[in-house]
Amino acid sequence: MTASAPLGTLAELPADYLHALDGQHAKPAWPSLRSLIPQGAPERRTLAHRWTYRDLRPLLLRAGELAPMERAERRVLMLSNPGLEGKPFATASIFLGFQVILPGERAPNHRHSPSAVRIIVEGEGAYTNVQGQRLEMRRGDVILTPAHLWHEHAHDGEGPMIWLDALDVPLMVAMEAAYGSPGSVQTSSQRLDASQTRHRRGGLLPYERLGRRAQDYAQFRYPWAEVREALLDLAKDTPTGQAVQLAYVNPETGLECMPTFGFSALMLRPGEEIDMPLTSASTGLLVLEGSGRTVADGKTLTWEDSDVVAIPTHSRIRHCNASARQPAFLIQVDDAPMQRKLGFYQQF
Ligand code: GTQ
Repeated sequence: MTASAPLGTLAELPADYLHALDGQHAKPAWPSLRSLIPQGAPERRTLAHRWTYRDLRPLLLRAGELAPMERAERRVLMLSNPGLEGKPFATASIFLGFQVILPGERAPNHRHSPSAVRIIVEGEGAYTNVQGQRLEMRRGDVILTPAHLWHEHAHDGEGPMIWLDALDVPLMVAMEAAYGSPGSVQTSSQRLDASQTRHRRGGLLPYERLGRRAQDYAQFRYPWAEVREALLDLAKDTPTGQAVQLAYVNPETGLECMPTFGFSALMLRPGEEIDMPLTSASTGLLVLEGSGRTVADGKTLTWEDSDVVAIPTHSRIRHCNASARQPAFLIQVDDAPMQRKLGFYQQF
């Protein structure tokens, strides 16, 4: 049989047979097999799309007036991909949302089955408490809130504090496993987080950790200042045309920092154009610095500071830095870790 042989249709089946199947809550697979599992490439509804921070920011600030924290719990604008028919997801598997919290506010303690990661966009003086650990939020920092861990956000500084949330909510919803519970206010310690102490530098571990079972989350915060510096140094030893990209990993295992999503920082050198590998993963990008464009399967998305880009699975991706003088920096979130764990990830 050839790959393209047409399969039987519903219309060919006798009405009484279809009626009998209905009565048993069963369906024939062959008429819909090709739509369930298309041949050659998956059907993708997600569109390559860019959200502009300049347009979203005023709407986010207005949410601050319209939705007091007591009525919001989390004041978030969800990025809803125009291909996903109103679903509040950036790609089929990645939830992205801008969250805002105002001076003196507290987003109450809770926990949930979806994992969350925050990438800080603007403001100073806010922090997230995760399981009693205080994690300072500064622009570009990546902060982990893994599944089922207690977390609350608070802002003692001035001006609005804004960050991008990435959650694996779409997978949790598909698995009918998304739920959360409220908690009482955390008492957080004033201790420095692990990125400033036990995991201050790659290649070094506290001696007492040798031979111990690795912690699932040895580090909750990855300060941007360190990552930016590391990218500039990596660039010195990376051939032109090859991505200057650093993965956020658990320093005790060397593996991706979260089970479902991968996070990485990407530097585009002045004038650089980079072809990314074609993979089965879907991707989100947050622009931290610079301006440029991303071409995904031929569609061009221009971007600048704090814009967000979503790209469907199986896309040909090219990133271009528009500046001939300044580098551009982006944070990437992708669903490669979950695909890898489920055994179907592909790089072509
Ligand atoms: O900060 O815990 O964007 O619970 C959506 C749901 C953020 C959070 C979101 C959440 C959170």
